[in-house]
Amino acid sequence: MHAVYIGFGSNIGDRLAHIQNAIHALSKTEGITLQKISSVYKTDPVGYEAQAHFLNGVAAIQTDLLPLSLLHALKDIETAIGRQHRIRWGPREIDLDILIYGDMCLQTEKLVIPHPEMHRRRFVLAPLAEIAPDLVHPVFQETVQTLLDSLEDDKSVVKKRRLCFIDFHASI
Ligand code: PH2
Ligand code: MG
Ligand code: MG
Repeated sequence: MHAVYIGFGSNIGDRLAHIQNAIHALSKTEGITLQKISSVYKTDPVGYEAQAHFLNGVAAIQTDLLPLSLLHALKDIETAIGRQHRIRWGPREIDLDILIYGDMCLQTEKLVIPHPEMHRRRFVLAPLAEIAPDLVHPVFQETVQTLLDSLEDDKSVVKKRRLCFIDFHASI
């Protein structure tokens, strides 16, 4: 079994419903056990800024799926929820990203683990620090809390929004 952290985000349509559906689908996926879900955060768009705000959060899972099988499972969930393919870093119904997979470091054309942008993104580190502050980033060898505290951006780009947005037990 591997301890894996999945980032989720949505900025089109009923964002919260997309996220709830994705978490539910994740919990029903063979080989995945949901462990924890962060609060949902309302976040300013990063990268391509002329788009609507996001809701973001992080889920902790245990899985025996290997990284590429897990990636395919996440893509299937994105498709089932209705993700359309648009520009890179642009608007999306749902985005599910593998952030950290145990202490694995992987660099392939299809998948890079840990997620190559996660240490720069408050919209990832804030929810991740809420559920796993002492988790050590396998490349930087720093805790998630330390990485979050080192960010020099404007803290107001990420606002905690809902404490308990999902009936966790109902979704399992
Ligand atoms: N995802 C991106 C690009 N920019 N900005 C926010 N706030 N949240 C995201 O999930 C996000 C983003 C590409 O994955
Ligand atoms: Mg992403
Ligand atoms: Mg993605």
